[in-house]
Amino acid sequence: MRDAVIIGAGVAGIYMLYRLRELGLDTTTLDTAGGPGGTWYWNRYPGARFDSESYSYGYSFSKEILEEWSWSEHFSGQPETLRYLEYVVDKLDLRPHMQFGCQVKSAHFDSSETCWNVEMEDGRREKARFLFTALGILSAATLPRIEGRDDYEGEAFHTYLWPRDHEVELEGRRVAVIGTGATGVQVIQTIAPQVDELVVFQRRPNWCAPLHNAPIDDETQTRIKGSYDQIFGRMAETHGSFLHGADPRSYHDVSEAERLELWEKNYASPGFGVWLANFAEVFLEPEANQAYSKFIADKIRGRVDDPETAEKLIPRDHGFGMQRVPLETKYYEAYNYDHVRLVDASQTPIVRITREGIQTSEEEFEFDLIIYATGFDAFTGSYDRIDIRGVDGKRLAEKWADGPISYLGTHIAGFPNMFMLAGPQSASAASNFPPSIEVGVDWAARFVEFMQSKGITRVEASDAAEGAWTKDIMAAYEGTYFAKAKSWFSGYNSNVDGHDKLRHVMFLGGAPAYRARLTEVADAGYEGFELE
Ligand code: NA7
Repeated sequence: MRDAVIIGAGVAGIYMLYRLRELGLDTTTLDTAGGPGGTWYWNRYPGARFDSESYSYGYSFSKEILEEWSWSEHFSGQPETLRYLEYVVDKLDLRPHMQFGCQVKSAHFDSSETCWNVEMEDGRREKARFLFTALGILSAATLPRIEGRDDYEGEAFHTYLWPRDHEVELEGRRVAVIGTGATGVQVIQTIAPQVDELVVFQRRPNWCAPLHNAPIDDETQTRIKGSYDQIFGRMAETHGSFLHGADPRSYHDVSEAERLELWEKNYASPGFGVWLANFAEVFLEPEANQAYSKFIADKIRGRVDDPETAEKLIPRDHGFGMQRVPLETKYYEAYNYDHVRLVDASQTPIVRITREGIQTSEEEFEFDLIIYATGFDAFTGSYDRIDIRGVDGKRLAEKWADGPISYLGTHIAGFPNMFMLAGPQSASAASNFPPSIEVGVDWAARFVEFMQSKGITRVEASDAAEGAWTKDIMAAYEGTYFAKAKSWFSGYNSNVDGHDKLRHVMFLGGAPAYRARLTEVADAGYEGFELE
């Protein structure tokens, strides 16, 4: 029997493997993919890139890696990010401890031996004392439930499953994109200049704002490498572990001219400042949110030539920042090409996919390529796709039928020795993923070390601790804009049974509070856990 199995070789799985190896644990990492990288292995669609500054996305734990690796752009694209993760894996010599091409089918806890039995689709088996789930919160892609999808005779891909074995032809082709989330926006702006005809099927628009990406010159590179302590120090202070934190002033204490000055500055600056470096009231008070939403709506109107199209691109059902804000590069200008057309699928819904293309309530379209940028069964989908069973064969999917329940977003009562990394109800999704992943992995490693030192072989979250944590998570959603918005932030997905309602998937209290709580629990001798 091994000490540990990690499922997932993405940002979390890679770092967890490194930490467990450091602790001397016999560990193997399993992944469906053909190599490491997780999200960055799969998402190869045109235009896939960071919306966080590259240097805020890399691991912070190794000075050597920070010194050796040079990001070429402020917001790196997928190929470079994948190269970075592969470099880290090789640098830390982790590849010999990873198995690829293995889809995990089931993970069952065995109480008699206190271990997890893991079985893969191809029949491979692993047995280990600890199970670490590094499954990713956006790794269970979902296709739209539209009649006739399988009848289509042209090429069709979900963005997450973009082909790895060949270049997809874009030039001279008639292309449809369904979906206008962060992914759809990146695809649309990237392929618009290349294709012959592009029709975007938009059910609900998102509030998007400019990314302002640029290459990193030598001088800036030297400055970045010399200031990593300050960069990570700053990230540790902000609510979302980004470089951008709220403006300290109150919306009400400044004049309209001062508000506009901040908003114009943020709109012209790179990255998430346009969302996060704002007055806190913008996300808490209707009047402030409406004022900022109007500011952004006017920007959209100023960038799209056709007024009717511009109005369609302005969200009406949620204010700015209540869903994930996609950052863009000439996204709105894409609609100024004669060969790009926006179809408002809320007015003229897609009725069916035909053999040749897409039929709406009003029109029939023919396409050579259909791109489904239709998102994910976020947070819990990757768990639901594995038959995970705890004590007495209790199924996790059953326990989570109405939404995730956990203690700290790291453990689940009835599932001993299972550690979730960046799992549902942790702070990860509500923040810059890698720094929060590092917090979760460091905490898990400290827990394992504690167990080793005390001779503890079994840990399990208590029902009471789990109940209290989940109640707090639910309470934090109450009355928020997040709770109302129909996005993956609130666990919403119209393409999954039972997920077209609010599900309490995220810790909303911010990364610093989450970190403090984890530390408090550890310092108190792992309060809320039953230790044997
Ligand atoms: P998102 O943000 O969940 O976006 C999915 C999009 O697909 C969204 O515009 C949906 O419209 C649309 N969608 C989904 N199903 C349908 C159907 N059946 N018909 C029409 N349109 C549909 O996923 P992304 O991949 O863009 O982004 C996920 C995260 O990955 C992103 O936030 C980054 O953090 C990385 P809807 O809004 O539901 O009306």
